[in-house]
Amino acid sequence: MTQHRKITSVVAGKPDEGGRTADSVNPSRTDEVIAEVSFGTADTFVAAAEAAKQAQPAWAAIPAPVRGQAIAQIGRAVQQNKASLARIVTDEIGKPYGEALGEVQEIIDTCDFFLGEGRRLYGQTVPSEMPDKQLFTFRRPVGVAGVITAGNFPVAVPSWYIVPALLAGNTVVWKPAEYSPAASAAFHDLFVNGGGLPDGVFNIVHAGGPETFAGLERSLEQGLIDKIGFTGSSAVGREVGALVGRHLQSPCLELGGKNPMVVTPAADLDLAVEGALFAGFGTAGQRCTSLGTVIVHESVHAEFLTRFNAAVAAAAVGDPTGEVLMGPMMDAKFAERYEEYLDWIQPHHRVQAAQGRITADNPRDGFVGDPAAGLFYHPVVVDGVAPGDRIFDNETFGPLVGVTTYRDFDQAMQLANAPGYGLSSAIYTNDAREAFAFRDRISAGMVSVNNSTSGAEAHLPFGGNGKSGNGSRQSGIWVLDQFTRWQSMNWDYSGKLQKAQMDVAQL
Ligand code: UN1
Repeated sequence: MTQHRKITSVVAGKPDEGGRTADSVNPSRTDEVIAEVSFGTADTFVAAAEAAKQAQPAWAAIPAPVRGQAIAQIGRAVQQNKASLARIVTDEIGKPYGEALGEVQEIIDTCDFFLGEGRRLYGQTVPSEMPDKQLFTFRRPVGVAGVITAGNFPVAVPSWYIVPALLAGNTVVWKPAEYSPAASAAFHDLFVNGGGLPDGVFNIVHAGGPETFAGLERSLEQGLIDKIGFTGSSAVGREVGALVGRHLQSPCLELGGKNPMVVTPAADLDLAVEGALFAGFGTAGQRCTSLGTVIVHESVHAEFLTRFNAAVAAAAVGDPTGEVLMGPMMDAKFAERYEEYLDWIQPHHRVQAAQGRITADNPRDGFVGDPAAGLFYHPVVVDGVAPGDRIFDNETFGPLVGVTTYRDFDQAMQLANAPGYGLSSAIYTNDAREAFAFRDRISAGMVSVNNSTSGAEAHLPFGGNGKSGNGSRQSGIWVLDQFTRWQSMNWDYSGKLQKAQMDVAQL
């Protein structure tokens, strides 16, 4: 795998120099430049969409089982480069190396799942209401898929879109996050070279938000993009949805979460603490599936809080190349937004432990690395949050977990659904009735019982409701409904004109 120092967009197999340049820096040591990226313009995006449109019919004409073989080869290439790709992820966004290995494994799992789908892509044969007539359904590729992704999962989440899109006969324009260009360039190389993809089948455009929106709008106007897959914030997802909707398309939107964890009196408290620690502070709280609020029964609240605070205080924070629970935040942009929430906490809540940025003046026991050089933050637990609080109602996307209490199950469910998101959720209980009642009443697309809110597996439907998305689902066979469209066919071999919806007596 080549690790690029200078990164450009790649359109129809050729580098595109684009416009402004920027450095991608290591958030653990912000003076270390990982790569220099040259960002494309709206024209770059349109050129990529044109290249993808042109390449699509020939790609779709390749038999699906053969496209499946290309996916198999991509999976093997990623497997062979697992450690080096994970290391780029760790260096570029500060994800602890163990988590980064898991992230790369998710690409391999996704390839493993879809390589076989190339030999299925089933349609149906359906009986007709008339004699001597047969009905069929077929999955057809949508055409060109535009994929816009976030940097917190710079390689796994893109594969959730790109692998099934390619397998189904679509070509792709990918706009990765601005702050993970090295990881996305390495991913693009592995896919194109590993899979032997023809020029134009998989194009990558490094660009900022305004250029992307302008390029996307023009591409939609010219009929060059047929489907958008977007992972990012609820706010930007709304804009993407509005733009794409004006062109009569429904995007696949995977947005934010304010994921609740209910801890009942029937819970194993140590297990719940372990789950809350990983869900709240893994990836420094920057997963869409990160834990937002623990909703704990008042009878076990004090005990849970004591154990949770102790676990948070003992957790290893620091250099993500080592064995830590939490590395730095991934980019200054996210750290700044997160600090606005921290500023809000001061006058509203009393937090006993240290919070904010880890520095020499605000140190943390057992910290590994150089606090002054990186975007390292204290993990924070805020007890007593409630609806109406900024940190209860909103995704904070940082290492912050709220705690609140409930008296009866109805109240727990009200609190769990109150923020209006609906991505992931968890309940800790050994009472099966509570677990199923929670599943039945939670608004979330994903439910964990006695497990963390994050850590989805690559072959189950992934996605949310409410502010978390538009009900679209990724992963497993379900995502094929995003990247294919059903076509029906009827074949009448009666030799006469038979009309549908006729009275049966007339036959
Ligand atoms: C995201 O944060 O966008 O379930 C996706 C998980 C991951 C995916 C998170 N496998 O935590």
